[in-house]
Amino acid sequence: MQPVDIKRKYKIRFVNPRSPLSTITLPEVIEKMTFSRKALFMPLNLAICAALVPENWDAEIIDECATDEPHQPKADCDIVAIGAMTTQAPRAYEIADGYRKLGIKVFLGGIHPSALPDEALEHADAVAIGDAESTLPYMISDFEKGELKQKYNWRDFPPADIATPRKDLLNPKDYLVFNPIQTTRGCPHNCSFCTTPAIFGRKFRQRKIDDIIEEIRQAKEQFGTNFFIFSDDNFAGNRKWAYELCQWMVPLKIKWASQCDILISESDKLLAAMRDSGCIGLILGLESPRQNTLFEAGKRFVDADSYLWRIKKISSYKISLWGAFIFGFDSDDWRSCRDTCRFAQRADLAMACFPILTPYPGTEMFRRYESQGRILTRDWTKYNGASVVFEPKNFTEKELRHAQMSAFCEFYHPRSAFRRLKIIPFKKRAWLANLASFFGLWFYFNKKNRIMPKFSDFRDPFAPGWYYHEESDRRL
Ligand code: B12
Ligand code: SF4
Repeated sequence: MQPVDIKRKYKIRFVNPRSPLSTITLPEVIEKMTFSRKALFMPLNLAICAALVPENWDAEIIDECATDEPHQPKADCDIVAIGAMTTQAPRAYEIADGYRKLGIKVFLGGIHPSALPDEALEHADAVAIGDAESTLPYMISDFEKGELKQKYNWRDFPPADIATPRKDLLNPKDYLVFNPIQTTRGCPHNCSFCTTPAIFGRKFRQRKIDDIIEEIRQAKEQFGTNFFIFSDDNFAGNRKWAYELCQWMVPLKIKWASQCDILISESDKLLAAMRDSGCIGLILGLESPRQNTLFEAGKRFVDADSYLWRIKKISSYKISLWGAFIFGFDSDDWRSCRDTCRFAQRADLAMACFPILTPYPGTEMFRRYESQGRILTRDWTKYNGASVVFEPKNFTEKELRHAQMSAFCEFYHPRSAFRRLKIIPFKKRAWLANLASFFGLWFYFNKKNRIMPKFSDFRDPFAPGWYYHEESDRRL
């Protein structure tokens, strides 16, 4: 390959491949729930990538999730760089193939290409494994020298600071969440279904506090926003550091939400600092309230028996909790799913989600199921938490979906919301989110002319609420 002419201004186009937000809810419901925004989150990964481009390059971001028509490859750039989570991979490959036909060099990066770089290389000239900060600048510089290699693994390069995203390349009006902010990367734990330790290892990294504060200040000034989502895997993975950041955030007078592990319940000092810095909500990865299931999930850092007091403790700091559970482990059956849903209600969680276990490539869970011949499909679009992509042990595929939908319908039923959220003090945001979720589910089933599923359907093979009606699919 010939070295490029460094006097010319070059152009790199970043593309975020279209991905249906969810197969649980209809797109028109999502549109209503997001107040007609085109997409839920702005593509933070690509805004960060764009910040790493050298000065002699122009950067552009095309977000297919926010455009009406699919992106058509055009030979008007020097490099096209595409990021992909697993669900986005097939579309990412389609776009990549289109550009390669035009003779444009293609880079692929993000979670999925990092997990399966050889698969990605069938569609790209170069693949980034891991953080863009430690790969993309080297890829561009090798392209300029005409020495592009196939794989760039972040572990082979010196560690780099977490970059500040170039939000100026996107239109805030397209997104419900335009200001996600990353404060940390990685997680010190090692759950067997999770891609974070599988791909990025267990090294927990923190961003420079000055950069975080500056990004918040600028967003407040420019967009008048006062509410931020910290797009971290585990905000409090380093409690001492999280405490320091919270203290810096107090004068900013913002509200924020993030996700973290339940062990923060052990630190009143940190919880108070989080509350004082404006934390109003946290997503907690709980997976299951049963010890044997936590064991199967590789979640060894916490006892299921302690969940209730931990949740009550965090909630006592006026932090609303969203419990993230998973259905479909080998130790699960429909009764344990029902009990999980009831646990979420008993714990007065403000919100909860019940995705179906998805063995993502690169994880220990994927390797385990693959060695047992239980992976049912490699159609990556189905790796969305709403489809069954592996052979479950104690359910048919459709029973597992029925359990999932029953949990959503029971949890978000106004009766359950009333019991959990109460009226005084009035939790406006949580009520709105619960009612919107219930309305979304009601609309979905009503449109399909079905009644909402319930766990009690499992006791009656002829119950009208059965999500799927094929007799052969029932195994009670
Ligand atoms: C916010 C978030 C969302 C948001 C927005 C996603 C988005 N595209 O912005 C929403 C709510 C929509 C979402 C949905 C889902 N999400 Co999500 N989400 C996240 C979260 C918490 C933060 C994403 C983020 O902004 N990260 C910050 C960026 C900077 O990190 P990054 O994407 O890894 O990018 C870095 C590198 O990968 C690399 N890189 C990335 N792209 C590129 C491109 C190039 C060219 C290069 C060189 C490098 C590069 O450089 C970046 C900077 O270092 C992550 C957790 C995480 N750690 O990322 C989960 C995560 C991405 N989500 C995940 C999952 C499972 C989902 C869902 C399937 C959940 C569900 N059951 O519905 C859906 C998928 C929906 C769909 N249809 O696609 C998994 C992905 C697993 C996988 N293998 O794909 C993650 C990793 C969580 C986890 N630990 O398992 N999610
Ligand atoms: S605690 Fe959460 S982010 Fe950390 S490894 Fe487990 S599931 Fe992943």
